[in-house]
Amino acid sequence: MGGTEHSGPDATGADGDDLVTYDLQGDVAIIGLNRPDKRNAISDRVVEAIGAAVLRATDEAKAGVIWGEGTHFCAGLDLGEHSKKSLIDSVKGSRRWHRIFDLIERGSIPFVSALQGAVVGGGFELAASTHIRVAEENAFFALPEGQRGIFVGGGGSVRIARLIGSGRMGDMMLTGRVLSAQEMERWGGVSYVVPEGGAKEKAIELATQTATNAEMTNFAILNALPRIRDMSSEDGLFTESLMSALTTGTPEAEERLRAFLEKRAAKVAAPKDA
Ligand code: 1HE
Repeated sequence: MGGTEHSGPDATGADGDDLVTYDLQGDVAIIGLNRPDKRNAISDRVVEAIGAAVLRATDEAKAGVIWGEGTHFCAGLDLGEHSKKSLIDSVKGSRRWHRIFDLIERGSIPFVSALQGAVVGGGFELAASTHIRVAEENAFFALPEGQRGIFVGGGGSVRIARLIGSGRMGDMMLTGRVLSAQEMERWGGVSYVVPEGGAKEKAIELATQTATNAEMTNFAILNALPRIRDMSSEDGLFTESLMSALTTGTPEAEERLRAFLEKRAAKVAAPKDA
């Protein structure tokens, strides 16, 4: 990895390594959870470092990738730190996750997550705040909050429930069942399953592709889609019309539409195996 995100002493772990790495490859910011000895468990300092990296990416990149160092994407909330928190600090901690994951979900650049090994608890909540999820065949998904005596706090009750359905999420939380990558793909929780070792590369490829879209369209996808989902059908359709007109009215759309009509733009190709 090239550059790293330095957001002050709080962004480094006990051994002096950055808790989150940051690298800019062309238009794509690559953000790595970097606490493999603790399976990338998310402490207060880790979530703040994720926030700093996401803000930097939003400033200077057109898309981002979030991945985890080591054999696991993320073991979720740092249970050691959490067990020492007062009630009010727990609430504040959860609200901090909400604020930072919202920068990912409803920012202005798309994020793709690359998942391997454990994608557990808050790790799944982090993945659910990204726009596209790529899982390696060895990835596994669980919400062990029931066993731990806690509840989701990183936006999962909204994002994961909407992704896979609240019934399935409730099943995961009540029974502690662990799903494979293939099962999670069938449930709609991930969009791509790739061979072991291939998630980061695939995520970068997808992020690079999303970075070529018109900026206003990406903004609309990130910000209008989740809001429209929360609206009545009537309000959703109305908002869609406004968003559609707004994107069409940009010089970028004008040029892209002209390029297609003048046969300078790529056609939509059928899938290779169709
Ligand atoms: C941790 C954490 C953690 C590992 N907080 N320290 N998350 C969980 O309930 C998942 C708990 N973790 C596990 O089930 C396993 O660690 C894994 C399946 C993820 C990985 O297993 P393995 O055998 O590769 O690693 P390990 O030996 O269990 O863990 C290595 C070290 O990481 C060890 O510390 P060490 O000092 O003994 O070396 C573990 O204690 C430490 N570690 N996971 C703290 N989560 C916003 S609300 C979200 C609510 C949740 O996320 S609930 C789910 C919490």
